[in-house]
Parts: sequence; structure tokens; C-alpha cells
Amino acid sequence: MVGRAPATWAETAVPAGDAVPAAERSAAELARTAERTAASLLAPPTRLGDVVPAPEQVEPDGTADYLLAADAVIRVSADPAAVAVAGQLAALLRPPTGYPLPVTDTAAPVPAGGIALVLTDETALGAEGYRLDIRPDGVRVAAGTAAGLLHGVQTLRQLLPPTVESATPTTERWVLPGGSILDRPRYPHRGVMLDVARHFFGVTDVLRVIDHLGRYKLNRLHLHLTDDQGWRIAIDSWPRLAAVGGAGAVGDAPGGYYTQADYQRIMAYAADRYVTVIPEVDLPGHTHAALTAYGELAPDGIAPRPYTGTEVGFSYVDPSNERSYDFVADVLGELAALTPGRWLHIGGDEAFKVPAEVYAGFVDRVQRIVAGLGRDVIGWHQIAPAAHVDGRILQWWGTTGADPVTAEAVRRGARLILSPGNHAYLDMKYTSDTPIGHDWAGLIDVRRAYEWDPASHLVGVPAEAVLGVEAPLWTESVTTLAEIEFMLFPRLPAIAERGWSPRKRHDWDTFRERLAGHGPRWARAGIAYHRCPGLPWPQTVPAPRGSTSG
Ligand code: IFG
Repeated sequence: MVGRAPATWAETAVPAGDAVPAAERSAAELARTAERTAASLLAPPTRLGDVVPAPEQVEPDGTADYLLAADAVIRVSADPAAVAVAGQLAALLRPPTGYPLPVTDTAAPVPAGGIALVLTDETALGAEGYRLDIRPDGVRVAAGTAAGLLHGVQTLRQLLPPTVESATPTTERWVLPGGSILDRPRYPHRGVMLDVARHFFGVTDVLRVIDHLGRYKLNRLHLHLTDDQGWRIAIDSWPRLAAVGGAGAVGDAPGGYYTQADYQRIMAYAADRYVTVIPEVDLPGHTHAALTAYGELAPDGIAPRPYTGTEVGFSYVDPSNERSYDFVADVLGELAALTPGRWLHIGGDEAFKVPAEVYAGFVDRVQRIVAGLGRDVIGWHQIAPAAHVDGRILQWWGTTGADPVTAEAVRRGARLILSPGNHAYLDMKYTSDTPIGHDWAGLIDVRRAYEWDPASHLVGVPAEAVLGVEAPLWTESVTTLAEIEFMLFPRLPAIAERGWSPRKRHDWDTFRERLAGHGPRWARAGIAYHRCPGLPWPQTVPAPRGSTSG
């Protein structure tokens, strides 16, 4: 039976009226009640408006809270993709609640209450939108696609108490705040770039990063697979690229690479979560690791020794050698066959030693190779001078407010992903005493990651040319998953809100409150986040496990 949860958190300060007089309750239960009371006194229950990224429309109804009970059922449309999302919801809720939460795709009436995931033909919700209704007799997530249902599930997860992040059953009043949410993203591209070339990160770490993306409704993972210090993807037709080019890393860190089976595991995990992976093979610069494996590609024909430093701009494959184009075609051909997403990223940055005309000619040929594979090309904005090809996207990483060359490429049809170095480069230090990271683009605290607007960021670029936002994490000085999490949390949710929420919801003062409230969730989820100054962290937040000091 679904009881009505208390309307305000003050009521939860007093355990719900138990029939059994206190005297007869066991000491252990009294202790548990005391703990629960203490916790609820300190951490007010989540409100409908606490979601990050901020939803488009939120209509709280304080009289309509829903209490998830042990007999709750998850009901879902009988569509395989929707059933899979229901499975992900169950996998999120069963561990912390200890409830069975059976999933049923029968339309037959089941006990009142529970959570329904419903595919509708409500086209207004678009490719990723959802509608969430929380009532005393149950919860309903409606969406036009399974991706929209999953975004609704992530919102539900944030509306349950932070203990929902516990891996083991926790005594809790699983209250959901009553009301309705209508939500859909502002931009289609909302992503993170992980540099696995400077330091290599295995499949398990990458899957954990994909989980972090889903938490904040991000839907793109750009994998920077190749650079001077490492080549990280096995290419069957050029076997020494990974075997030799993947051996090292920055400093004396271990190398590594993804076998094609590893890469496919990442693709499958991402696809199940409606995250599109965008592989990057950086060309013609940032190619020293490839040259150590195949000297024939080097301008002087000699394979150089491995490089473990952190300088940039010194390497390039020889644009005047036809073998370079065989190399590009073979590599991108194998990658395309392994990558369900429609995009291939060809890099293009910092080829300082290649003359402009030669560079543009090289990029033109590589763009045509990508088109020949039936894919769309993305490149760092340095590829702007090359010819436009349909669907071309420039990833802009400047630190100014204007870039005439990029604006001109947009006039020729290019679209933009915005990764401004001084707002979205999460390898930048938070403050000057952050132990890891760079500072060439400036220091980026949470507010700096939040306070910019993609639509008006670049003078001379119309708002409709912007496809979205992406936060690169370069790993010259990032060596572990804990350090990845330290750099991403709490700044990544700020970027996520820039990419998802309507312009009118952009408000630092309320965002910082909502964001700080997520600290207890990250702590329970074992995320090694940075409890940076400047946010109103709730007092109950246990120090993050394994977090980097600083
Ligand atoms: N710029 C280089 C990266 C990396 C970065 C670190 C781009 C596109 C500086 N290129 O950003 O390889 O070194 O912040």
C-alpha cells in the first residue's frame, strides 16, 4: 500500500508514527531511527527543482509526494529498447532499496503504485525529451524514444534521497517529491573528451566515465585515441601502431591500447546508454607515436624514438608521401567499421611544421576519405581553411570571443561544437594550488565552467550554427580514475547544464545550491570529487573516498 509521505522535511524529523511503543522496540531499531532522524534533520529531502541539469519546466506539487514501497513494480511499454531502460532503472534502485522491483511489460493492471516507463508518440518531446509525473499513487515517465526514457530515469534517480547511490540496501524513506517535469535538451551535442593517449585508461575506467556522462544527460564521448606519446587502438592492417606505438605514455607511466574487442565493449556499453562515441585519430600533427611504429610515414623516413614528454606541435606524417593516405584510409576504414556513431574526428590541431597550403590539401584529402566511408567529419577548428564538406563540424577550443576564420567556415556551412579553453577545458586547474592540470587557458573554477553562453559565445557566429558543448580532459598530468573524477566533479555538471538547459534557466546562484546538494550523492557513489571552496556543500557530506588532496 502506498502511504502518503510527509509533505515537508520537518515531519520526517519525527519517525512516522509507529504502532509499537518505543519501550518495546529493540535498541538497534532505536539506533537506526535515531540515525535516520539525524540524517533527515541535516539533509532536507530533494525537491523537484533540485535536478541538474535544470529541466525546461518544473511544476512541484507538495501534496503529491510518492513513497516507493517494497511492493512497487516497474511497468514498461513492450518495446525492447524501453524494456532495456527499465532494466537500467531496476539496476539503479534494487541495490539501495533492497526491493525486488520486478519489471513487467504487460499492459495488464498491476498493484497501484510503482513506476511506469511509457513510450508515446508525443513528438514535441523530440529525440531526447521526457515528461515525468510524480503522484501519491505512482510515477510515470513518458518519452518518444528510449533515450528520453533514460533521461527521465536519471532525473528520477536525482529526486530520490542521496542514499539511492548506496551499493547496499539502506533503511530510507524512498520519497519522491510530487509534481511534474517537462524536459528536453537545448543542444543535441553534449559531451566529454577523454585523452587516453597521454595516459592510457583501461576499459573499466572508460565505462565509469560513461556512467558519469549518463548521470548528467551528456550523450557524446570523444575518445582522443592517438597522440605523440601513445597510439591506443589496434589496427589490424598496421599492427605495429598499437604494438609499438602503444607501448609508452607520458613520463614512465605504463602504455596500453584497446584491442578491437575492447573497443567494441566500449561501443556497446555506450550505445546501451545512448551515448555516441566519437573516435579521434589526430592528423597530420600529434603523430609521433605512429611514426615510432612506421618510419616510412615520417618526413625523413626514419622511425624516431618514443616520446614521453609533454611538448606539442613537433610531429607530423608526411603529407607529400602517398603512403600517408594509405595509412589514413586503412586506419579510418577499420575505425569506421568498429564505430556505430556517424562521426570520425580527424584532429588537425597544432601541425606547426606543416605549411598552410600543404596542411589544407592534406585535410581536404582526409575529409574526402571520411566522406567515402559514409561518415561525417569533425576536426579541431584549425581545419577551418580546408574545403567544406557536408556535415563538417569544427570543434572550437579558442579562448577569445571571436575567430574570423572559423566564422568564415561557418558561413560556408560548417557547424560548431564549443569547447572554449577558458571555460570547458577541464584539464585546467581549479585554482593555482590545484595539484594537477594545466593553466595555459586560465584557471577554471565551477563558476567559470558555468558562466558562459554557447549561443552568443563567438561573435559573428549565428546561434543556430552551434550544435552543442564538449568538455575536453587532456591527461598529461591526469593518471588515475580518481584524478579524472577530481577534475570532472563538480565542473562537468556545469558544462552539462550549459548543453542541456534552456537559456532562461541559466542562474549561478540557484545552480550552485543545486550542485552542492549533489555532493552527498557523489560521496555515496564513491566518486573522488573535488570539494572545492565556493560551493555551499551540505554539512553531512562524508569526505570523498580516495580523492586527490588540494
Ligand atoms: N592543446 C592540445 C592538446 C593538449 C591541450 C592541453 C588541443 C586541441 C593543449 N590540442 O587542445 O593536445 O595538450 O590543455
